[in-house]
Amino acid sequence: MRVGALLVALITSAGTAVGAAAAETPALLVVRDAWVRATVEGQTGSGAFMHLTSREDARLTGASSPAAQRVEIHEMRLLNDMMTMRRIESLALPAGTTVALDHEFHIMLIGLRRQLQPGQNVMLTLQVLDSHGVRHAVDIVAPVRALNATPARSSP
Ligand SMILES: [Cu+2]
Repeated sequence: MRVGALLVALITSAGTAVGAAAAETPALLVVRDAWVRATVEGQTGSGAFMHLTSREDARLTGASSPAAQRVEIHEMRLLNDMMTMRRIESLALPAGTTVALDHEFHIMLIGLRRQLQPGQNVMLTLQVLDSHGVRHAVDIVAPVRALNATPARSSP
């Protein structure tokens, strides 16, 4: 396991997408069920949802996308009886634990460069910091789903 993790780190440092090597090297991060909510014309923001499972203790420290000017990690919070969301610096990804970015936590795309319609794909790059202090860039492709699609909820 240790060898695999180090190998991924080296590949990432060299600038190659982790995803490209995933078939041969066990990736640090497994991304499942990624999708982005479609927008209506003129809408400038949207959410991206996914499930993340890291092989080792790590943190999601940020994200970027060619589809948006800015991408943030958000947390939903009840504030004065109002559901609000705020940016958080990072999100813990404990080893072997699937972390749901589906409601309480989500990825926010801000300053969209175009309308997002079902059938399109959005490229996202997740920034992950592993427990050795190595930064990983994980490229994913998330399909755009209809406006009224509801994120998969974890069972209560
Ligand atoms: Cu948000």
